[in-house]
Amino acid sequence: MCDTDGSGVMKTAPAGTAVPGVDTGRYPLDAPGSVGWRDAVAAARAELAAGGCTVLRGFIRPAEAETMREEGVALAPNAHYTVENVNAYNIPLDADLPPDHPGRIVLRRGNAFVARDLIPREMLIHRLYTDARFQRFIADCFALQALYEYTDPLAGLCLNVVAPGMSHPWHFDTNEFTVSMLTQEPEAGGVFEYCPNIRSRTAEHLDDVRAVLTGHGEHHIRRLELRPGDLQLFQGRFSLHRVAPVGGTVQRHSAIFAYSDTPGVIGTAERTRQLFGRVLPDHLAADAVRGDRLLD
Ligand SMILES: O=C(O)CCC(=O)C(=O)O
Ligand SMILES: [Fe+2]
Repeated sequence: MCDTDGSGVMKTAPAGTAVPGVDTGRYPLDAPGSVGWRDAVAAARAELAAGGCTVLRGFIRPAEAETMREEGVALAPNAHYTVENVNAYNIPLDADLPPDHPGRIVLRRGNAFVARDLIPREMLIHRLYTDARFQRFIADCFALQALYEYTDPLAGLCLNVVAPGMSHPWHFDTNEFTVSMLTQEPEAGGVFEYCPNIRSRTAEHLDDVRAVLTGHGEHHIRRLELRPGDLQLFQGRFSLHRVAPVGGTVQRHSAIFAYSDTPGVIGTAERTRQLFGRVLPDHLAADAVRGDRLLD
């Protein structure tokens, strides 16, 4: 099977090699179009249509889930640790908004990302991210013809680290869909919370968003029980979501596999500096010729 990645380079999924870590008995990524494949895709599509989220339980076998946890532990010291004041819309805090707009509510973003260029290519999460069979399966779940790795050398694959006392506060994603996997559970807290389709393409529903941000929106909130090795597919552009504050002494780690339905995605230098504490020449070059394929 052949496919192209974000750079347009043809690549091959070697026939007969295992899909890294995947329980192919349950999720036959090695048999596209088989009954098992179609059943898994149909279930994912139904849940995505209903609430913008689906969790593929036990996607990674337990032994490899433990390997991924250990890889995450080794990577985490390289995360860009910083605390940033943000709002749910990721727009400037001094934006000209009406007094009661929920975008005026300032939140503390305390999660830290390990960038792709610090994640060795031999690591399981990196091998999975670039695997053509994985990409084809994910694309099918989202009913897309194809998806592409980010061209961005930092943002395409990240480890999201939420340390005890920190949270990844309420926000909407800029990208239409997200693929992620918890690799290490915290001892307490750190629950993924989301408000399915609290806004739509045509309506912001600011009152509902404000209710959630001010602690009065319990009726909008759903909580996910995630276990290491579960794969989460999520449409975060319309569903407000967060990682609640982490308790205990153990960091919460999740791998973020970022793809786009268009090739060539690369972040702005400004946003890249906020997320990773540095920029690369590619970001500066892309800023100079930027079209509308914004990452954020
Ligand atoms: O780490 C997670 O589980 C959620 C991450 C997230 O919402 C994001 O990176 O936009
Ligand atoms: Fe998000």
